[in-house]
Amino acid sequence: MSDNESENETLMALKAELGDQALEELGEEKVVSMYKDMVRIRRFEDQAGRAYQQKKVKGFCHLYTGQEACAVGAINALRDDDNVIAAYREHGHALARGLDPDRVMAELFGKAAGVTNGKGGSMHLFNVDKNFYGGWAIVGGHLPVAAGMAFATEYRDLDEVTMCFFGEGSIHQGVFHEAANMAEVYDLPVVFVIEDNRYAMGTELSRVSAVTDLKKKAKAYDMKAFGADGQDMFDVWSTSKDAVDYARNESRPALIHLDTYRYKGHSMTDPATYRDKDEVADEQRRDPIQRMSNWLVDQEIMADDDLSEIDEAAKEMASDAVDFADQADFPDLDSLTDDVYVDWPWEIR
Ligand SMILES: Cc1ncc(C[n+]2csc(CCOP(=O)(O)OP(=O)(O)O)c2C)c(N)n1
Repeated sequence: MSDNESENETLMALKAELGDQALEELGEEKVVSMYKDMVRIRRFEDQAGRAYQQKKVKGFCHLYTGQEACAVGAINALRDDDNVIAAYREHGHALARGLDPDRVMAELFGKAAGVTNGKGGSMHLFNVDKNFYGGWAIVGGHLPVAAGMAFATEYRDLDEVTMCFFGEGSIHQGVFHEAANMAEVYDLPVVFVIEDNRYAMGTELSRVSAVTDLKKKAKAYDMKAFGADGQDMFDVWSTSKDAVDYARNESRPALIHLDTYRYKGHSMTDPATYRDKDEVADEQRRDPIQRMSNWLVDQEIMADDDLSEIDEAAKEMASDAVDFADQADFPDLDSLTDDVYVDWPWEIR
């Protein structure tokens, strides 16, 4: 075997013992369904990108391609009654949380059938029934909201955890430090998940950050920090489970750093000239879906034909979502000022 081949094999290998742990704790069916979710996210994003180019999606659109293991691994460490909140690159989190792909696509298209009634668009997906609280466009803006949500559960004596996803670009925003400090001072069960895809728009982390091991940021707030390979679904799941258990059982905040990579430009209008094609190709050698496909075949859980079937089903799901969104109506002009102020629809617990 050449050096290159053996390096490729190492990059492709998942942490085998964590795969065994997942099979034992989750069962084969659940592990396969998590794999399917990653494939569905990838195919959904293919269609979202295409629809954007056809001008069916207006405004901003940030694709999640390459980062699928982060959302799927981490969200599957939660209970249904836990809370999830994310930034604007959140199509993957929404789908991993179980939002209906038809309604998510319709939201991208600005249609009334969308999850935010067509008024939020790509960056503001939301679904209270799934405890999915956005979709936030301001970098770092949702971190104090996450701390507030965790405060609310703590105040009501519930044992729910709030999981908050954000990019490494948030780490130098003042709100990260304010939210982290408050979370620790008030013992809030919130898990901050940094999806470090190396770039904040066109700026690589090392160019702007004196500290690049972002787990160290937790130390300043005496917060427990965890780290995982963001391209290994099992590593993300197992690490997230540890962090979530800690947050729930100790009622304390935690920080997870995920080492991941985005394959596409920052948004649909970014040609990504700040990095060369070789770098992207190099990163794709640890592709989270390919790694899981290999593992499933190695474990004799699936054959190549089964994997192709899963991919075909995911493509069909994504193109059906586009058809649904195409056929849906835009919101009525009369509804323009609806939902500006809301009646509190939930019983205060
Ligand atoms: C407060 C604020 N400043 C600047 C922007 C413009 N902006 C949008 S995305 C982005 C980069 C953020 O990168 P990162 O947090 O790493 O997330 P990623 O896009 O990589 O998922 C910037 C600077 C913004 N939306 N909000």
